[in-house]
Amino acid sequence: MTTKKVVLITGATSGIGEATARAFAEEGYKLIITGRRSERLAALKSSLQEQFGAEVYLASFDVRDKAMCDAALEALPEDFADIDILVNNAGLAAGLEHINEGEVSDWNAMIDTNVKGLLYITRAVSNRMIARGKGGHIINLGSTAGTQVYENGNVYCATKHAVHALSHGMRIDLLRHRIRVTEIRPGMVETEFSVVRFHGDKERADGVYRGLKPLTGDDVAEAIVWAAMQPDHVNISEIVLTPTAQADSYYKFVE
Ligand code: NDP
Ligand code: 8X3
Repeated sequence: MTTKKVVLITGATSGIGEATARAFAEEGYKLIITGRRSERLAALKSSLQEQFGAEVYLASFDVRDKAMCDAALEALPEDFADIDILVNNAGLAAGLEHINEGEVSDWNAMIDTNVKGLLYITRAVSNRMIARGKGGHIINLGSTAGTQVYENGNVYCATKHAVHALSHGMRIDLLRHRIRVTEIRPGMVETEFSVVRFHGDKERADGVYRGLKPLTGDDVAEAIVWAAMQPDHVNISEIVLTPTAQADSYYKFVE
């Protein structure tokens, strides 16, 4: 790579986002890593610098807060301000209940993060990409739950259906600006996802992956970096990846 490209990753403090930061750093990209847990961002920054000699800028903010998102982007130092690739990864599932029993606070957290947070960041970053006139690439973390709905998945599935629709919409609206849009749609990935979904119940979270070999954050990161490294005239619209033991949201082979 001649000039180092700049990648902004939301939700880099854990799981897929953290693995994606490592994978891009290994390929020589410059990184803007974000998330709410600033101590984790600082540790990741040191590790990426040490291991890969990466240039890393960290910005700690909550994607649900539009003013914080805008301020964080405004505050970017000049050598990180020209963003080539945005990875919209920050997201969560909260709760797993029938629709009549779901907690409203869980619904708000998922809708505000997975849909509205993604929109706030996308609006700000795509305008920067348009202003510089050199194209760009937006990579959204969808899910197999973006086209299928499973029992108790209701609101989480709805947010990932929204990401699916928004990825399509972005691809259309940003066409004239040469901004590529990729939706990465994984099945089961063992990260902090289920611990967060079950509000810290680690034993219940472990049970989700018992009897099958789930994807890892690294597996998904590899797909993300592969899509990003295609030549400029190639757009990878979607990648669906599942564990070998999972066909879709409904069919899993558990030993
Ligand atoms: P993790 O819980 O391990 O990571 C989630 C990341 O999102 C963390 O870095 C967290 O950072 C960040 N995040 C959550 N809320 C906010 C917020 N309000 N503001 C800023 N950052 C936030 O889960 P995964 O790595 O598994 O999930 C990453 C993405 O992949 C999500 O969009 C998820 O829906 C999607 N996905 C996951 C699958 C799975 O099975 N694990 C399958 C398909 C898709 P912090 O808490 O520090 O703010
Ligand atoms: C995460 C995968 O199956 O828990 O998007 O919805 S699943």
